[in-house]
Amino acid sequence: GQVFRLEDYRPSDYLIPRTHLTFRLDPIRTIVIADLTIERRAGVDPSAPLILDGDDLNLKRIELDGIEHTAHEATPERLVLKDLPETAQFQLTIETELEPDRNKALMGLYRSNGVYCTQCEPEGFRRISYFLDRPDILSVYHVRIEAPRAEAPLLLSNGNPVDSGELDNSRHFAEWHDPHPKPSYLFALVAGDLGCLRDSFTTMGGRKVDLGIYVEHGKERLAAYAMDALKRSMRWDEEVFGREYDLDVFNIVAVSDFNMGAMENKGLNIFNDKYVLADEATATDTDFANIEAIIAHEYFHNWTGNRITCRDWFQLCLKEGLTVFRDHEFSADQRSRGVKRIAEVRALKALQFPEDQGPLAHPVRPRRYREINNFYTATVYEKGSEVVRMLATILGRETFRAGMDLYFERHDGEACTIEDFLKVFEDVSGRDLSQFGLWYNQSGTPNLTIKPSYEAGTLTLEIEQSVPPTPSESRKRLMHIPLAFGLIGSDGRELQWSSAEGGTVDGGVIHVRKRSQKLRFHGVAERPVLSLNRGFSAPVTLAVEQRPEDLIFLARHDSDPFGRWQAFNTLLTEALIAAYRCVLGGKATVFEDSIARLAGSIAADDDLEPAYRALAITLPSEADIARDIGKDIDPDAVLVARKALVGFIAGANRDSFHALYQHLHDTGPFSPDAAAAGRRALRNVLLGYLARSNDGTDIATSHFTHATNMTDLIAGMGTLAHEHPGSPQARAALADFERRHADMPLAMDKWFQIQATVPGEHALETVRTLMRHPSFSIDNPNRVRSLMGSFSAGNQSGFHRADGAAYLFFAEALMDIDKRNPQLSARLATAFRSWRSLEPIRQEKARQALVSMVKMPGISVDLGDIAERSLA
Ligand code: DPP
Ligand code: ZN
Repeated sequence: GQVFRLEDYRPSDYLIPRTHLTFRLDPIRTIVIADLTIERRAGVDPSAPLILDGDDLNLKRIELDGIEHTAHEATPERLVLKDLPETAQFQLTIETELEPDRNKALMGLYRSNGVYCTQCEPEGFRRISYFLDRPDILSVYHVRIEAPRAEAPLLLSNGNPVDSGELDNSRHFAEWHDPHPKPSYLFALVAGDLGCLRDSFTTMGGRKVDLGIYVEHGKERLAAYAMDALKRSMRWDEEVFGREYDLDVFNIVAVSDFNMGAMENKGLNIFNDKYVLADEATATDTDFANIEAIIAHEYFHNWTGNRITCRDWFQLCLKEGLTVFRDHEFSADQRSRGVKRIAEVRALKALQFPEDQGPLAHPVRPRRYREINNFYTATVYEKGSEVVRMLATILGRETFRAGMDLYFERHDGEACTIEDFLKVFEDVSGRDLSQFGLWYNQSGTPNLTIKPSYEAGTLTLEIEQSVPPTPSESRKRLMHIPLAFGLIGSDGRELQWSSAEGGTVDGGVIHVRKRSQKLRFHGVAERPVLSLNRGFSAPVTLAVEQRPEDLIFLARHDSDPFGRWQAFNTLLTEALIAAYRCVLGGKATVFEDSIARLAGSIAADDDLEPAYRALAITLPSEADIARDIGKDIDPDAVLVARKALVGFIAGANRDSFHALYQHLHDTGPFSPDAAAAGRRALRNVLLGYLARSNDGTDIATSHFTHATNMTDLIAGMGTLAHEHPGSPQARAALADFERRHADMPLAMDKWFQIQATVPGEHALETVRTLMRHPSFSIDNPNRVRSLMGSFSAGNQSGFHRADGAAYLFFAEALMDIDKRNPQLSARLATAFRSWRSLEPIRQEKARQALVSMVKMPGISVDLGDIAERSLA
């Protein structure tokens, strides 16, 4: 396949200042008429051909300035026009015919549950019409939609509604005009019969905006939380970033077949309904938090993505990393900042670190790709957000905000690069950010090794940085790493120092820039305990010489909640890895009593938020443990080691956990707010521990039976299914849940997911059986992800069965999915990305499965790219 390279970027010869689209909708014969105003860029030779992108298109007709034009070459993938007028501007009319019902790739125009909808990012518009389908082509869109009124009373597109009316044959039309020039990937259309939850928002400038969230009839009530989150997002962006909304309407449509979480089309966001629909009976607290975050994320794109967009797809992190940072800050302000940060870091380590440490590693701004769809990754999104966070740490909040203001002022209406973004911060701060810029250009997780020593009032830190080699980057340059820190005295208070030498220390941050340095702090009253990388100021791994008693001390006393969590998490991880070695060596596992005591005291500490306590006493997942072991992994031994520690902590705290579990029982009315969710989270983590005791099935059964919301219901059913698989109680709970939720797809997704993640080799048979369940659908991405995705990415011992049977089964299933939806198959295939860190026998089996995919005739570019890079 073709490889696209960053350095090959070149502006196009032609521009498209205006785009007028007409859609005559039909499930199998939709007509699209694109009326394009084409402008030749100054200095371009009039003989230069106009080359438009297409994908699977069926061309019907071409006119140039109203006259049929035959001097063209058309394939489904490309339209080349020659003999163009000498004039700088001309009108090009292109008619294509589409079959929305046949579109199972869910890119371009398709129908989901009878609703026409579109997905154009990154390269879906070319499946609708021939176009300069690249993000630096900004055009003003006017869209006319025609459809039978009965089938599609609702006709939506971007911008503001400008006209509507009746047509012959019970058809009708609507016209939409979007005054803001935009790239084609932000185009959207929706047509169908949907219900609507309406509201309005008055902007800081006093303009009233009509808000609508469109869902299946009868589900309007389930959009209330999303609407509330939308209004809070709009207000927050005004208050924190000074950004005001810029159209008369803002619409969101929920659809049930969607490849991504949601899409930020201008004025018409389209959402996976999983991130819109919620009430206490159908959504968990995690669902509520995700809805809030994703509604905010897509809304925030209006400025970071839409008003200022990307010059090319290599710059994807320009909008995504920045917008994730913005939605993280929003959630932190809406909820608990400390708890939110811990959850972010857990997600970063679970999703991005393995990517950075395996064959799919790439810089936050990649330099090459075969298929851009494969770069909507945790590195671009989550690490991209961390890079923006480091920028804010280095510059300070005020200078960061001044830089953002300058960014909006200088680049509004433009398609930009990472260099443009960094330049505004250099301009407002007067700093040179070229070393910092490596965070965008160099892949791999940096490692810091830190050796502390203390003598006569002087603390010395020997700091060394290294960046491990990654694919196609064997030699790395040194990074600028902002390491937030604190020195803690024996009474738990912060220690001061009189001077620091040997490096830059500024506002509680050490600026690591060299390969090695010796940093001396003078005038430190006693030997301090070090709290390092506070708030996870830099996305690095740390190797610090630190005594277990120091970690225990930090877990109790660090004033930074993230630091406290990190200290306890390090202790747990070390204990788990030691236990894993025992299991491998055929020895009994042993744990320090201090770990169980600490878990007990954190769980019971009323000075700490319940949500924090829940996170703190949640053990690292099997995948976390495997990542930290790093190589030669035996997932079965990881499972045994983890179960042993759960049992140890549960056994030591049996009575206090039980009392606390009882005490946290909430009897008041349901609230999805962070405080109530935190109490449920803590109670449900405690349930997991209590399930280990003799009466464990009784407690979990009672939990399930008395649940009054989805969070508790799932906790009860999940605990039964995972801790007592195959038991009559587990089977009864699963059957009961299925009966009550059979007609609720989003709830059934959870039912599939819980069964697919039951640890152990038996899971494969379960997944095979569930694929034949009447509610399973291979065309619905949510359902495929809930079964196949959670099995492959969330069931270490099940997916990595020693005999390799799950790999073969999975590879075959992917090849089937690949024929319909390559984006989905490619995403699922990333479950193989850490195959080289497994023990040799599993490695070989995984390799064989990857090879079998690469050899498959007709494999998509998407899946082929992931499989080949994984093997390289
Ligand atoms: N819909 C995806 C997102 O918002 C891609 N833009 O991140
Ligand atoms: Zn985004």
